Amino acid sequence: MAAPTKPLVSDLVSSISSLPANYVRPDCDRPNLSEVTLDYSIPLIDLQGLHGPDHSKVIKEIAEACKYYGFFQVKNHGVPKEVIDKMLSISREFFHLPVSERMKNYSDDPMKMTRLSTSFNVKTEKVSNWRDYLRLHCFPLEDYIHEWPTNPPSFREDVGKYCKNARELALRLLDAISESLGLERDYMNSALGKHGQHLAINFYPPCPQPELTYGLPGHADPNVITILLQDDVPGLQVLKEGKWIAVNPIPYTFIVNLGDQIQVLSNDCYKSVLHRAVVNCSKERISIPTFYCPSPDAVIGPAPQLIDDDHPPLYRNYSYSEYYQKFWNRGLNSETCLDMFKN
Ligand SMILES: O=C(O)CCC(=O)C(=O)O
Repeated sequence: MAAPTKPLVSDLVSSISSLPANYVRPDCDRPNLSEVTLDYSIPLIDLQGLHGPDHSKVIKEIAEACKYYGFFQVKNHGVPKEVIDKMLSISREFFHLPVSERMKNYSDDPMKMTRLSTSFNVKTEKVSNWRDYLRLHCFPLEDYIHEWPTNPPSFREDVGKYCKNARELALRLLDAISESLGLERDYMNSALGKHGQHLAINFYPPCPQPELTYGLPGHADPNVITILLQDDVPGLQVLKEGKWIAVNPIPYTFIVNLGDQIQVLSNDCYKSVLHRAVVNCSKERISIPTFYCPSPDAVIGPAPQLIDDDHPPLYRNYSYSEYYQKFWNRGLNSETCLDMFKN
């Protein structure tokens, strides 16, 4: 079958008034937006205290957020406002380039490191998601930056700066999360081999019938931690005790969530939690998750310090590349990939 001439939702949206059939979810799998909880959100943690007298208090807050939510927001995180502003504006500019310019980066191969694409994995999925995304690998930066778009002209500089800042934050958080589990501070850091980092710039155009589809359906992240930057348009929702909670944007904060690898490394003390993105009929939305990962050859398994007679290892050891391939081949769905690695 020939590839569609306009595969991106961004380029489809101006020519339609109702949702094309391939985006319509069955009745039993729709967002039910009226049932989403707006009364409370995930914890907001001030990282200012992480390197001072409030250190233990912040570590305790992180431990509780990881245990009960698998998600938290952070403020006073050290990433300068200008870096955040430039990242959001260059992302917006990229998605507003003429189609011919954007399509230079297009690929539907999920194993291609740098690619503009749509939905999740168009090669395997039955229903598409109302999302386009640009995926970039970004650590070590010098190995990948030459593959990134050169238009808009400051793209590489602005995004490169953002990636370095996001990595520093990820490393601080990994130290804090290790400590919150009672492990050596650098435990997670050492478990990741040479480390990997990539990001997605998600672009969700306005959708004519948002109640029938998702930007991204419920899923858990396959990596270690995700640091998400979102613009001022709501869309992220997190599952807590069977209910979806809306995580409305707070300017200049980041959302942090634990991925499947922390669930394994922590032997299920901490959970990788389902989340989803919904769309709306009037405003485009941008979200930028930075996925911090083990390197492909890193061997992941429960931390020996967390195992004893009462807490046997719940997972077998495996290489991250094995995990990651299974994640992409299986498609985005709410059944966790973790079951395939259980003891
Ligand atoms: O758009 C969002 O808020 C969530 C994005 C997300 O979960 C993802 O890209 O995996």
